[in-house]
Amino acid sequence: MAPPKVVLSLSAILFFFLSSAHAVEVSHDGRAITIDGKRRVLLSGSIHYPRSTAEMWPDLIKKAKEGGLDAIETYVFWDVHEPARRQYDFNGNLDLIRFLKTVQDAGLYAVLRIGPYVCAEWTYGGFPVWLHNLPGVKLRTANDVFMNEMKNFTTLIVNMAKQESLFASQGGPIILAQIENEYGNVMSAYGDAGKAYIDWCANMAVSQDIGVPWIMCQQSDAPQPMINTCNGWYCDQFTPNNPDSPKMWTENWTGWFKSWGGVDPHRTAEDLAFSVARFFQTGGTFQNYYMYHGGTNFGRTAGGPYITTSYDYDAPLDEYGNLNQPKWGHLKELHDMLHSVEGTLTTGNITNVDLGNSVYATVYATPGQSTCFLGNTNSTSDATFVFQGKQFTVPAWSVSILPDCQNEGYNTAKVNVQSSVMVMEPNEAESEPESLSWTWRPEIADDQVTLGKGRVAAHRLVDQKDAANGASDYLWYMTSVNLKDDDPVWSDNMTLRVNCTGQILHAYVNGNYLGSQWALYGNFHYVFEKNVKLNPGKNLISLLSVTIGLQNYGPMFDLVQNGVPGPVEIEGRKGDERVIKDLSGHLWSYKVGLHGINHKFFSIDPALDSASASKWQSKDLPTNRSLSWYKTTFKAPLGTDPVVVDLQGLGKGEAWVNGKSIGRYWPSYEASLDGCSTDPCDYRGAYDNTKCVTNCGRPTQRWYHVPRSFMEEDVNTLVLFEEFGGNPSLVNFQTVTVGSACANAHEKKTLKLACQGRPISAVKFASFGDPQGSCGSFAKGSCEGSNDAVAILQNACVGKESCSIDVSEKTFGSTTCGSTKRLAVEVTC
Ligand SMILES: *[C@@H]1O[C@H](CO)[C@@H](O)[C@H](O)[C@H]1NC(C)=O
Ligand SMILES: *[C@@H]1O[C@H](CO)[C@@H](O)[C@H](O)[C@H]1NC(C)=O
Ligand SMILES: *[C@@H]1O[C@H](CO)[C@@H](O)[C@H](O)[C@H]1NC(C)=O
Ligand SMILES: *[C@@H]1O[C@H](CO)[C@@H](O)[C@H](O)[C@H]1NC(C)=O
Ligand SMILES: *[C@@H]1O[C@H](CO)[C@@H](O)[C@H](O)[C@H]1NC(C)=O
Ligand SMILES: *[C@@H]1O[C@H](CO)[C@@H](O)[C@H](O)[C@H]1NC(C)=O
Ligand SMILES: CC(=O)N[C@H]1CO[C@H](CO)[C@@H](O)[C@@H]1O
Repeated sequence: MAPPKVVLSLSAILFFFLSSAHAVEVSHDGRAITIDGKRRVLLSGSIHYPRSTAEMWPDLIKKAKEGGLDAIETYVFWDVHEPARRQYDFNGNLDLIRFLKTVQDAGLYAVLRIGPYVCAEWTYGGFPVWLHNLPGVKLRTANDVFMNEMKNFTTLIVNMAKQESLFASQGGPIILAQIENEYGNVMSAYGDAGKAYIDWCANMAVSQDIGVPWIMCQQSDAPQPMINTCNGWYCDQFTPNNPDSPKMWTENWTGWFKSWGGVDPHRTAEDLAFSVARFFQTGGTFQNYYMYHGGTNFGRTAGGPYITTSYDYDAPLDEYGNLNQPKWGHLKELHDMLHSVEGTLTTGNITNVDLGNSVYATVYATPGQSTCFLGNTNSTSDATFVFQGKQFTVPAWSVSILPDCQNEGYNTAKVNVQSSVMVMEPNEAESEPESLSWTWRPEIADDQVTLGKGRVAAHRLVDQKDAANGASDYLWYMTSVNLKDDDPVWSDNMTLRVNCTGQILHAYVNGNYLGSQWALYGNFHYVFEKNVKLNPGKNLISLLSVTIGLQNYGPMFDLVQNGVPGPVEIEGRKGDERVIKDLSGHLWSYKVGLHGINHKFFSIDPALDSASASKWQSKDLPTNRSLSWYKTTFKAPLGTDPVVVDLQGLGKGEAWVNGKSIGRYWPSYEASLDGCSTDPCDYRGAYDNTKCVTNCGRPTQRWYHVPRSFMEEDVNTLVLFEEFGGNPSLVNFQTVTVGSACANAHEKKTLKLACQGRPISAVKFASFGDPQGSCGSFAKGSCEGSNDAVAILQNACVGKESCSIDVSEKTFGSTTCGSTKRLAVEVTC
């Protein structure tokens, strides 16, 4: 069907510009985005507001500004804002308007990616599950039911922002907005309806009259006036689909996400800086880090499926909001350099010179100033060459920026800022005992396990999304099977077989636990198969299916099945003879959720708790008992450092602090053994997320962020729902802080050292010359400055929160080293 045609209303857009006193005009051509008449180089970073807390936002945004960003980008997360149709939530860390105002107060711009499909490793890509259950709906295509809902939500968000005058056209911080998201990657699967849908999206967006440009990412056929933008590890080869569209990179992946059972991906500061410098060398004008702060998937917001609760992403700010050094600092220096040459980059004449062996020079020339980029994309060979009469050396896989085309101002492979080693410290709150004291209670599942009682029934197996409507990770599937002595399937060697799509199955037969199984990341279709003893007469089969976030990516991702699609079979064997009985069409009874979750065992509300308080018991604390609830109290660690809870010893479940969910936990799931290397990661060569990984063979995620704002000063409550069985005796609270700081700075730079607000306590190593090794194992080289480097550092830094050192022979004395000298330092915080 043809989507409704919306006529572009230019007069309405003009009205916006004219009617507002502080209106800021945002326009663009093929070379730059122009804001208030100024042609800009724009550096932006993604911070997703629900992945931190409103209390954390000002500090995160301040650090982003100090890191040299111009703008903060966020998606808008439909499912959490509209958890039930036309019932909205914009409280706490869902207060989008407060977030945008915090960005504005810091003097930064905002990029609002409404989507409302967001991908983002967020459950169901940000779609509410009720949307999937609307009669006649088809998601992300030309379908009236879907388009009506998408337009309704988009309009709601736009109107909320307009009401608070948050668009630049109204004097607010929002300079760009996005509709849809990476649709070009999947569009072909939707045929002609896909093309009709994306045209409708463009018209619908334009009809919102926001007075700033709209973008579409990964959409090579984006209809005008949508600006098509690039997402990826590198975007230097990207060209927009219109000569008047500026070259924009909306997602430069600063690292990668982590899955249960997966290793920790890292992207080096050198490679990330290289990708950014190459992007600007090749005419880029807007670049956004995905993520600048990744944060935490609180509650059940993690998608994937199988994405961990931590969404650290190895971003420049770590999960807790600490500077991830040297990444943050190395990029800050790059941003400062790029901003200093904004004029030449956005107006200069461009000349490209191919110097051979994958070395390229680019000159941006204006009458007053020229800026040069020397890019060496050769992944193995450093390049030494003469350019404009001067000799330069550019290390492999790096870019040098010469702000005046004469002197190297920045090279992406030369990291001159400190790296910080983060440590976990024990909770030193006063009178906090050595170990926590626990109470417990069982999950009450008798109705399901021994009686098979549910709420609804059907003669088929249903999809978990259809039954649970997003309300819970848990769904019971229960049926009974009557076996007569002469039933052909009957034998004393029988098997229960269940085809599952995810992601965990616990099976019970006749009230007894039979076994559990779970999927491996990326392969969510598996078959549960166990020998089973059935009785003559009635047998009860109870299956507890558990989802760990819903699919968020791919063509028709919304239709990927969850739970038990079947078949569910029993097989009997007599000698060579096999008889299969298919139970899929039996009468199945269903129960959504678990008793303890439905009855809020995790709540600290006395009204809810008084009814149940008596049932928490301290006697006979069980370990390795499945479906158990544990509860303890603790004191918040002193100070302001971020707090984590170490859930070592537990199996899998969900954790709440003072009634607020800090997310799913699964420390018993160890990361795969493969892929880690003891060698330092080589930043050279094209990056992907399998390169530079750590944490092999260790718990995928052992520490869980407890935001300071979730805690009270006095007594706090931690409740765990343990699904598999575990031992809570090792659980403890810790703070995250800088343990030591290292640097390996080049001559003629100023090195700044800091311990994030704590004084520097000692200098472990310092040598100016050609020091060897890396942080933690530095050693003196063959030459060294004549002054005592350790004493110089001690004088300048010990006892101070930060110190600056001029890295030169002037400070450290003359050396017999050759031309390139470095200062290696390790200080203890
Ligand atoms: C969204 O739909 C509701 C009815 O379900 C309607 O009352 C409301 O006006 C719609 N909002 C917009 C912005 O269209
Ligand atoms: C990299 O440089 C080496 C040595 O200069 C050269 O042999 C090789 O062809 C270069 N590789 C590329 C891809 O340009
Ligand atoms: C830029 O290019 C134009 C057209 O080729 C030329 O007239 C102008 O002189 C150039 N400017 C500089 C600074 O090179
Ligand atoms: C049950 O059947 C399986 C598959 O045919 C066979 O491997 C196994 O030995 C049998 N067990 C018994 C106890 O007969
Ligand atoms: C059950 O799962 C197995 C393994 O994935 C697959 O080969 C088989 O086709 C599935 N059966 C059905 C009916 O989907
Ligand atoms: C915990 O219980 C399961 C199943 O009852 C058993 O397989 C496992 O070995 C037990 N683990 C420990 C550490 O006792
Ligand atoms: C430019 C680029 O790397 N684009 C990639 C963006 O991400 C999708 C999904 O991972 C890839 O298919 C694209 O190639």
